[in-house]
Amino acid sequence: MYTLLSGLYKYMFQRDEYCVLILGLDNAGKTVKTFLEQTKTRFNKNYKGMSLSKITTTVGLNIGTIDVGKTRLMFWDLGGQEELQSLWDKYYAESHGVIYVIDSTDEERLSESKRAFEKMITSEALEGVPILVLANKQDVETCLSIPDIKTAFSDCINKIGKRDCLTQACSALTGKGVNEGIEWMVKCVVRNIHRPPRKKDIT
Ligand code: G3D
Repeated sequence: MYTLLSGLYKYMFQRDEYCVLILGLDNAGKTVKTFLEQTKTRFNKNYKGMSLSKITTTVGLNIGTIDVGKTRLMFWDLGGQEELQSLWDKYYAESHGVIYVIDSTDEERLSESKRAFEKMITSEALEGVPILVLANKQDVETCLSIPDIKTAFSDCINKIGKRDCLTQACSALTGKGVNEGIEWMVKCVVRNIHRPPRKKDIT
């Protein structure tokens, strides 16, 4: 009887919370007029968005949450500057998913982005965690295409291991690809039995 009632309580008054890291080099478009803001605006009915002048590039940590049904995604948007990349792995053990943002207009830094990606996916603390690769800034006519980016990252493929991984074209500026990416991530974190969610009371 207790189990039944406790199950009912959880069903009615608790939601599943998942932590998703947003990683990528600085200037990739993780935060601003951009990915985290687009996501909050699209998924949180009452969120009006921040004035662009108040938002700055990711230095340190930005946090945001969205609710998709009874699933809550809590985003940790970590800075991408070289000196901040060494902090990324402190968050791996607690994360349920990673969104890795690539600047599709920055061919010069693509190999730097690949090196950071490779280091991240080979971390044991992230084993089995779903990874959404966002090829951002696809609104720019001269940007690299998805096949170009996949080719540049091709030697990472066999290091991805047994986990869900999707490369999604995206423009954080226009919102293209944002919903598809987030919906995919929700599906993946929910079905990943190896990293159960935190149960949080609905307030
Ligand atoms: P970061 O948080 O990853 O460091 P930001 O990056 O979110 O601060 O974005 C860095 C710059 O890229 C910003 O330009 C931002 O407007 C631009 N940007 C981000 N996403 C897109 C996109 O999808 N399309 C285009 N065209 N630009 C984008 P500024 O000039 O303000 O620094």
